Amino acid sequence: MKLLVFPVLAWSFALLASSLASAAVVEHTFNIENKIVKRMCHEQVIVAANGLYPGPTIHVTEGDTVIIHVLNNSPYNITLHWHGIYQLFTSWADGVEYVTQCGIHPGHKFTYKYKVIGQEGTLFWHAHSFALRATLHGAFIIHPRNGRYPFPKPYHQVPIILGDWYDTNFLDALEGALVSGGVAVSNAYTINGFPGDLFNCSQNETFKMKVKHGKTYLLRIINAALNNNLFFKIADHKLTVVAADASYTKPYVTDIIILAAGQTLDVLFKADQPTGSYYMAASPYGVGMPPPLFDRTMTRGIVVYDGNNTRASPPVMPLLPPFFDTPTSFKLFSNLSSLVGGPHRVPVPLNVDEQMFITVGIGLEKCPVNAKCVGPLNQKFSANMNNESFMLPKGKGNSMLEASYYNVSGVYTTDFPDNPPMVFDYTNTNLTFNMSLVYSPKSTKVKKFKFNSTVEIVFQNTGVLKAQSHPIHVHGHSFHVLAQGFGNYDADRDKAKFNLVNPQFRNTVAVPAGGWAVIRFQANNPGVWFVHCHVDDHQVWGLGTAFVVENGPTPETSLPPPPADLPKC
Ligand SMILES: *[C@@H]1O[C@H](CO)[C@@H](O)[C@H](O)[C@H]1NC(C)=O
Ligand SMILES: *[C@@H]1O[C@H](CO)[C@@H](O)[C@H](O)[C@H]1NC(C)=O
Ligand SMILES: *[C@@H]1O[C@H](CO)[C@@H](O)[C@H](O)[C@H]1NC(C)=O
Ligand SMILES: *[C@@H]1O[C@H](CO)[C@@H](O)[C@H](O)[C@H]1NC(C)=O
Ligand SMILES: *[C@@H]1O[C@H](CO)[C@@H](O)[C@H](O)[C@H]1NC(C)=O
Ligand SMILES: *[C@@H]1O[C@H](CO)[C@@H](O)[C@H](O)[C@H]1NC(C)=O
Ligand SMILES: *[C@@H]1O[C@H](CO)[C@@H](O)[C@H](O)[C@H]1NC(C)=O
Ligand SMILES: *[C@@H]1O[C@H](CO)[C@@H](O)[C@H](O)[C@H]1NC(C)=O
Ligand SMILES: *[C@@H]1O[C@H](CO)[C@@H](O)[C@H](O)[C@H]1NC(C)=O
Ligand SMILES: *[C@@H]1O[C@H](CO)[C@@H](O)[C@H](O)[C@H]1NC(C)=O
Ligand SMILES: [Cu+2]
Repeated sequence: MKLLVFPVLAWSFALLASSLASAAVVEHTFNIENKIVKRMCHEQVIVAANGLYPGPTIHVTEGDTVIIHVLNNSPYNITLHWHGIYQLFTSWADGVEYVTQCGIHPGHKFTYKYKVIGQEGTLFWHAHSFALRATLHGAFIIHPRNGRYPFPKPYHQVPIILGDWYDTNFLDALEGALVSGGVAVSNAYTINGFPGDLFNCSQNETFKMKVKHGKTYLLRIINAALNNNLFFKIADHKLTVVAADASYTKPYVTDIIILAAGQTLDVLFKADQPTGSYYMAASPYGVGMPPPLFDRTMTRGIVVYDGNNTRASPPVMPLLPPFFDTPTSFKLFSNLSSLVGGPHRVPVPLNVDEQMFITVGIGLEKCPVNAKCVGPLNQKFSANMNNESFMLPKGKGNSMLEASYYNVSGVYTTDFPDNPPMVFDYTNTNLTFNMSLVYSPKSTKVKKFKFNSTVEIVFQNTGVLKAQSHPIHVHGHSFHVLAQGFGNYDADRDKAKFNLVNPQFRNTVAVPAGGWAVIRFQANNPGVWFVHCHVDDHQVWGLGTAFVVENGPTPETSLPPPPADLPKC
């Protein structure tokens, strides 16, 4: 497929034109409440926004102000996070429970207000309290202000939200799993809320996308699944990736894509095959724990051409890679690059002020005396960064951001280490059950950055317990992914692999199983920003920390006071 890339000149002209158009206010009310939904032969009570699963789609134009009134009529404490939105100088609106605010209590409300500036493409919103994001999520689409894309305007745009479904009362099951140190495993993945026709009682609830022959569609694909990376493919058709995490990419033509948990891709799809029906399908990519600790099912939807269906039934089925296909996943994760000359492009900062090396991995937590734990070796799962297993500061009376803003001590400490405390052969598979490496202390340690410092971080996976791919998500900033590889990171050898010209610019990087990834960004956004694995289980087990970015020298470069209605603990 040939793509038209506008020359840089056209962009400066477009910028001029767009500065004449005034930004709008996009205002919504989300009423959060329990809802009964039937999937896979059973009714379940889920938490939903405005009665929708997946939740409402938010459409904005770059530059707009967003106002979302959240009315919490559910029985849970709720926060909503706008995943990937920079929240420049609005850290208070980032919506992470215990990090930037306390939960909106049942029967209460809170209004999120922020601007969307300097990013275009697809993101999503989701709950960031307990595991409520399983059903409380929706697409967040940022249209270009001048109506112009760096590719020919697609005929239609279609959000494709990949999720997962639990054929039990999931929140109760998860609560139990947390206490016993195990995991709650989903029963199906979903496309726009539907498991698809491989499941009982689901044949009539399969996502169908009608297409016209010869037209090009922009698929806005979101991996909202709690715990898994997903391959995605449409039978017999090519896909062209044009943006990742709401940042334009050099057009990348492929027959298959992958999204780590928390990632999004904008993909052009041309209906150029013989008219008929074709399955779109998603299946997990993972390593490590075998079933039953992972859901290894497949979800599918159907692309149906208008009219003359020479290939009506059965639809053509794509062949997806096997669960453990690390080479295919690595190729797809590492092969993207940013669109040089594209809108909102951020050049790679060249002078690094802060250098960190952070190990990420799974481990164990000792089973409490007299308790029965169902994790490996009859203990509980744990996870850590640099051997610190992150605990959200529950029950401390203040969120971390309030503690930072009001100088309250005792909520967190600023001694998150720049390097792992012990150097070892991180990816040696013989370390799997090395008991001297599996335990990490629980803490709430953060790293502080001076305003606008340039930060470079090597994320190094470990093989302790089991090497897994960890999608690391940074709040409040997107970052350049300079390089990725396998084994132990070696600066002397691997710095030569840095792409300083057109690296991917993302908010979530899939650190390869048994490998590493290097990111770089400008800490230009004062506030407290959660940094964590987007595999929900891993985050809950402690795979996280937070970055506290200090105020700049002027009022314009400082975080304003909190909104008056910020929920109190
Ligand atoms: C569908 O239902 C049948 C009969 O109850 C059962 O044997 C089969 O395992 C079910 N299939 C799935 C995918 O759940
Ligand atoms: C699917 O829909 C058809 C036609 O409306 C109906 O006959 C059938 O019973 C439905 N199947 C299920 C599993 O709901
Ligand atoms: C139906 O589709 C086939 C295959 O795409 C095509 O060759 C044929 O011309 C079409 N017929 C009509 C009436 O559109
Ligand atoms: C993408 O993969 C191809 C083939 O493996 C390789 O030649 C190319 O350098 C890769 N591009 C990027 C940007 O990684
Ligand atoms: C917090 O401490 C800083 C530095 O000591 C000071 O500038 C600031 O005014 C204090 N803020 C509050 C709300 O007390
Ligand atoms: C466990 O790892 C430590 C640190 O690398 C190493 O010194 C020790 O020999 C290992 N123990 C076993 C049993 O492999
Ligand atoms: C793992 O252990 C086996 C048996 O002790 C040894 O032969 C092998 O060399 C070790 N592998 C590594 C990468 O250290
Ligand atoms: C992690 O911290 C614990 C407690 O300080 C220590 O015993 C252990 O050796 C550390 N492990 C690693 C891999 O650094
Ligand atoms: C941040 O630093 C960059 C240079 O690294 C500079 O271009 C930019 O103006 C600075 N931003 C602010 C808000 O000071
Ligand atoms: C909601 O949060 C408050 C503290 O802000 C806490 O006391 C309460 O137990 C929480 N409720 C639930 C259902 O988690
Ligand atoms: Cu993880």
